[in-house]
Amino acid sequence: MIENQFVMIKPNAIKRGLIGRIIEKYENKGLKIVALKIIQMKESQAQALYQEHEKKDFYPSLVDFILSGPVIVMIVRGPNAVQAVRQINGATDPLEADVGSIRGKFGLTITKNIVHASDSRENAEREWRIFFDEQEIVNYSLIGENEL
Ligand code: FUP
Repeated sequence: MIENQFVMIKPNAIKRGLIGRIIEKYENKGLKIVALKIIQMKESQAQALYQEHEKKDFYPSLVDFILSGPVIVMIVRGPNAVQAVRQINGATDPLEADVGSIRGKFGLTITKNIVHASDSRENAEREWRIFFDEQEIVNYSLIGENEL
C-alpha cells in the first residue's frame, strides 16, 4: 500500500550538516519526497507533535530541544513508507539502533536522536497536518517507480 510518512530532521542534525546524508537514505530506498520545508517550529506545534508524551519526565527537555534550532519537516511517500522509514531511522535509542540506521550511525542520546518519523499511518497524517496544508503536497513519478 502506498503510504505517506511524516519525517522530521531534528535541530542537532541540521547544525551538524547531516541533511543530505539523511535524505539520501530515504531516496536510496526508493521513497519519494512529496513535501519538504525548513522551519523554526512554534511551541504550539511542538506541543501538538509530542502530545502523547506530555506527562512524561523527559517532555520539557524534548520540547526545549526541538525548539532549539530549525528542523526540516517532510512527507515521504512510497509502498509501506511508514515502516520503511522507521527501519531506516532505527530504534529510538541510538545506542540500541542498528549501526546501519540513521540513529545508529549519527546519534548518541535518546532525546537528540537525529530524526523523527510517525509510528502509524493515522499518526503520520495527524502529524503532517501540523506542518503542511494539503495543497503543499506535490504529485510526480520517480523514474523506475513502477519497478519497486
Ligand atoms: P520514536 O517513535 O522512535 O520517535 O520514539 P517515541 O515516540 O517513544 O519517542 C519520541 C521522542 O521522545 C524520541 F524521539 C526522543 C524522546 N524520548 C526521550 O527524550 N526520552 C525517552 O526516554 C524516550 C523518548
